[in-house]
Amino acid sequence: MKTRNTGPPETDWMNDLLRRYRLAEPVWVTRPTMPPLEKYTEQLQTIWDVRWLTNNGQFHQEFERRLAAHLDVEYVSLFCNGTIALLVALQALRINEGEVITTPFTFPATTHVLHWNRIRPVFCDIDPVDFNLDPNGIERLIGPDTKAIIPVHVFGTPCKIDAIQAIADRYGLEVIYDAAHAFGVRHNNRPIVRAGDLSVLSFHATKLFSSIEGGAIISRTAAQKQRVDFLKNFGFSDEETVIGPGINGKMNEFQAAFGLLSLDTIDEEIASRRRLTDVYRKGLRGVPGVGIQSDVPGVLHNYGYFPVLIDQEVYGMSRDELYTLLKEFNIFTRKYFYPLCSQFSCYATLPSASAANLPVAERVTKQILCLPLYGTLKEATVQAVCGLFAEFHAGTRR
Ligand code: T4K
Repeated sequence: MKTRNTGPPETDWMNDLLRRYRLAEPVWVTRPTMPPLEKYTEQLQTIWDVRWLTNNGQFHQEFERRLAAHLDVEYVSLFCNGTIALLVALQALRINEGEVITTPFTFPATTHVLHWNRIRPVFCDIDPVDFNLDPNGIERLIGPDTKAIIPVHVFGTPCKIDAIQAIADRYGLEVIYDAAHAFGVRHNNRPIVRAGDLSVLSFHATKLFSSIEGGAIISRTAAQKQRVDFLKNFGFSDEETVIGPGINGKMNEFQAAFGLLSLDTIDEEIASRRRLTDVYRKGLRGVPGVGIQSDVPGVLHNYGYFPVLIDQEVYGMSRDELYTLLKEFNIFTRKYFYPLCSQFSCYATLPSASAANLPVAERVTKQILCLPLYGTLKEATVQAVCGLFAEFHAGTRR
């Protein structure tokens, strides 16, 4: 079946599909979870009353405390966003030269923070099942300038943390996990954000758990947290002492208040996403050429994303054709993560960015598609998306 750039193919079959499946309202890949407005208004009233807007206010302190309890960790440092948190994590471990081994299959922030810290990214290929940095590829990339490894728990699936740690220990490397997608994920009943030297979370509006914009560094020791806290506040240790070249990475009271309310509903949000994930899995399991991920034994997942892999040969349509066609039905999926970070013009000339070095990532980036998933998404919409996937495939066989 051929698709045009300007719209769907004009056949009776397609018109019939449009009549049956086109959604009245656009459905986006995600929607933020909104706390009850009255509760947020109450908090705004408090902010107005106390006139404390940022710089470690009462909501910030409470959010940090409650988050630590919720995540089952000791040391949380809140940030204005996940990107600045990643930037500071590198500074906190004094990684500001040389090379860092990382994955190309991630949001640009993971690689850009290396560049901003004057570090050369070295791209390592990914695992075809969990889409995370493949530990088997790390060792051959280690050289005299290698300082650290930055893996990403892509779509919330835990990296192979034991294998990565064993390599890091063998070569004396630091490990910083980009845990932007991994809020609340546990592996063998242990929070995944306890892995490595530091872990970094994002609380962006598009994330499962949000504080509008926001992020956090999870430290392993009190001393690490103290350094992180100095660095995110210009390096101030007291009113008159600057202990190092810090930055402004602070979260404000409006974000912290929103985050606190999001904590009240996070379990419900995950439960609904889990139900919807089951509906997707049942609906798509029988559609040839659509690869879906399964739960990993021993992992408590957070169901933050629903990625699928489209095998054009078997499905009969490419990922890009499907992405474009779904828009005609008011379904707005996203190609997370296409292109690869190694394909950006600023990194494409690095030796490790060559396609030959990254065969799995190069394939996955062409096939990946994230389908709409958020707590208030209707089950009927998920069923419609699955129905369309099956209809498109059947159509390509005609
Ligand atoms: N590391 C990783 C692995 C990451 O994925 C990210 C961020 C980071 C680091 C950096 O963390 P932050 O500095 O962002 O805290 C979005 C997010 O902006 C980004 O936070 C996230 N990853 C990435 C995966 O997704 P876009 O450019 O796709 O977002 P956008 O604006 O196109 O939104 C997607 C959909 O969400 C829209 O089509 C509709 C819906 N939406 C979005 C917003 C902002 C809403 O319904 N309401 C909203 O307010 O990057």
